Amino acid sequence: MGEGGPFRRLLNYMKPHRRTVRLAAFCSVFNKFWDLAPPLLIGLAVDVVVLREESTLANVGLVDPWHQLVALSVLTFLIWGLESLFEYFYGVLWRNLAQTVQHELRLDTFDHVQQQGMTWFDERQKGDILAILNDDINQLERFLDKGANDLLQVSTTVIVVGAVFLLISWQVALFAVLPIPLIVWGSFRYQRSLEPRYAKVRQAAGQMNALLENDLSGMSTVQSFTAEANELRRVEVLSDAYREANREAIRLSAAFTPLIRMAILVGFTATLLLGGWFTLEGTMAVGAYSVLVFMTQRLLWPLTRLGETFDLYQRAMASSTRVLDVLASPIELQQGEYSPDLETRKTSSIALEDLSFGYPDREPLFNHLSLTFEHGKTTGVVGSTGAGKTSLVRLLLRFAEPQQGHVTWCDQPIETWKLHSLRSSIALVDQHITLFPTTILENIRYGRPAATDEEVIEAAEIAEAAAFVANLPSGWETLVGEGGHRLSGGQRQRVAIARAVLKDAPLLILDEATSAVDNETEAALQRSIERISRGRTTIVIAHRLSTVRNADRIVVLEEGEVMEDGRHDDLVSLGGIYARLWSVQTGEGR
Ligand code: DCP
Ligand code: MG
Repeated sequence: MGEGGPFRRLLNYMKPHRRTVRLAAFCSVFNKFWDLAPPLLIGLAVDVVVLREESTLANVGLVDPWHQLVALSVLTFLIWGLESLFEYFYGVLWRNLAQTVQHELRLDTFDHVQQQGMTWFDERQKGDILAILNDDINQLERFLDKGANDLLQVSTTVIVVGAVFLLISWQVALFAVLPIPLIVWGSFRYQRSLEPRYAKVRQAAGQMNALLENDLSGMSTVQSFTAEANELRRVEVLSDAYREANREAIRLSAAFTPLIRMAILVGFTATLLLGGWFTLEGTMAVGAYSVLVFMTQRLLWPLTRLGETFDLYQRAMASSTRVLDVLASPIELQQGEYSPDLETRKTSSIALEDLSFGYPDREPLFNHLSLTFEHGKTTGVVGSTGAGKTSLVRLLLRFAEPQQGHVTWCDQPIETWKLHSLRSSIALVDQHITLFPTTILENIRYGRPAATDEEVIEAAEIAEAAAFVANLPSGWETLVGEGGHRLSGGQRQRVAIARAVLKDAPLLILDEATSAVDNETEAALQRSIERISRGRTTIVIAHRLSTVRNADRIVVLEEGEVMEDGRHDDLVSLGGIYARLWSVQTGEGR
C-alpha cells in the first residue's frame, strides 16, 4: 500500500509531467473562458438593439449602433477563434499526456513485475496481472483523456458564471449559486460511496481475466475432459459477478445526474423569476437579464455531466489503486554487489550450508541440509517425486530463499552476489520448458542474443537438435508456436538444451532433461551432456538412473536429506535405495 489516496498517488507519479499538466490545464480553463463569452455577446447585442445610443458599448465610445454591431461581430470572430485554438491545444495536450502516462506506467509496472521474486508470482494469478497491465492502465488513459479536462472546465464554469452573476445582480447570484454547495457536497459523498463499488468491479474483472487465461492456456485439458460446459459455467459465474458489481455502481451512478438536474432547476427557476421581476421593475437591463438566463443554461449543462465525469474519475481511481499497488509492492529479493570474475566462478564449488527451507504453509522441505557440488564435476541428483530436487534448483537461482543457512559460491553467500552475475552464471534446462513463439533459431539464441547463426547451429548440434531441425520443412526458421507446442516434448527439450549450451555458463543444471525422450535419443543426449559438462560444474536431475550413471557422483535425496552419496557402482553395491531403484529400472528386480 502506498501513501495517501489514489489521486494523490497518481499525481505523485505524474510529477515529471507537471509542466504539461499545467499547460493543458491552462488551455482547458481558457477554452472554457472563451466558450462562456457568447451569452455575454448576446447580452451586448440585445443591449444594442434595445438601448441603441445609450447601450453599454455606447458608453465605451461607440455611439453609432451600426458601429456597435460591427464591433460585436469582430469580437465574436475573435472569441470563437480563441476558443477553437484553445480547444485544439487542450485536446492535443491531454490526449498525448494520457498516451505518455499510460505508456510509461505500463513499462514501469512491467519492469517492476519482472523484478519480483517467484513467491510474488506464486501468490498471484497471471490473468489478474495481465488485467492490471492492460485494462486498468487503459481506464486511467480514458480518464486523463477526457475526465481531467471535464473537471477543470466545470470548475471554471462555476467560477466564471458565479462572477458574472455577482456583477449583474448579487440577489440573483445568491439564488443561482444556492444549489452549488449542495451539489458539491452531494458529489463528494456520492463519489466516496462509488469508490468501493468500482474497486469491486476491477477486482471482479481481474478474477474473470485470470480464469479466462487459465482456460485458454489449458484448453487441451479442458477439451480432453470434456469440461467445456463446466468451464462455461465458471466463466458465467465470474462474468455475472462482474456484471453485478457494475450494476451496483450503475445504480448509484445513474441516480446522480437526475438529482443534480433537480437541484439546478431550483437555481434556474429562481434566476428566471427573480431576474424577470427585477427587469419588469426596471432595476435590471433587458440585456443583463438575457445574459443571466443564457448563463444559467451554461451552468446547467456541464453540471449534469459531472455525474459522468465522477464516474470516469472513480473508475480511474479504482484502477490506478491496483496499478500503483503493484508498483508499490516491495521487491523482496535483496541483492548484493559481489560479482566474481569468470575464472573464479568456474573454479569454485557450490555449497548448501546448513540450509533449511520450506514453502509457505507447508511442512519444511530441507532441515539443516549440507551438500557441496564440486566444481568441474557432474553431480547427479535422484530422489522420488516431491523430494525437493527442483526446489534445490530454485534455491540456487534464488527463485526461493532459505529460511536458514546459505547457498555459497566463490566462498560468498549468493545473497551477497549481484543477481545478474549469479543468474548469468547458471544455464538451466527447466523441468517445465518454456519456448517463445518465434523460430527455433531465435529460441536457441535466447541463451546468448549476440551469438551468430553458426554458433547457434553448433550449440544445436551439441544438443543433438540439429538432426530433427533439418527434417522440418522450414528448418531453423520453423515457428515453434506458443510455449513451443508445435514441437514434440523431446524436440522441445533438445531446443532447451541447445539454448543452455549456447549460454555457456559456469554452472549447468539439467532438471529432468531426458524425461521426454526415447532410449535412442537419451543415449544421444547423454553423449551431448558428457560433452558439455566436461570441465564444467554440472547438476543433472533425473528419474532415469541411466542418465546419471556416468556422473562423478550421485546424490540420493529423500525427505529433505542426502540418504546416499557416491559413484554409481558404489551405490549399487551399497544395496540401498539407489540399488533398489536401479534393479527396478534395469529389470533385474530381485
Ligand atoms: N512445492 C510447493 N510450492 C512450490 C513448489 C513446490 O509447495 N511453489 C512443494 C511440492 C512438493 C515439494 O514442494 O511437495 C517439492 O517439490 P519439487 O518440485 O522440489 O519436487 P521434485 O522436483 O523433487 O519432484 P519431481 O521429481 O516430481 O520433479
Ligand atoms: Mg522436479
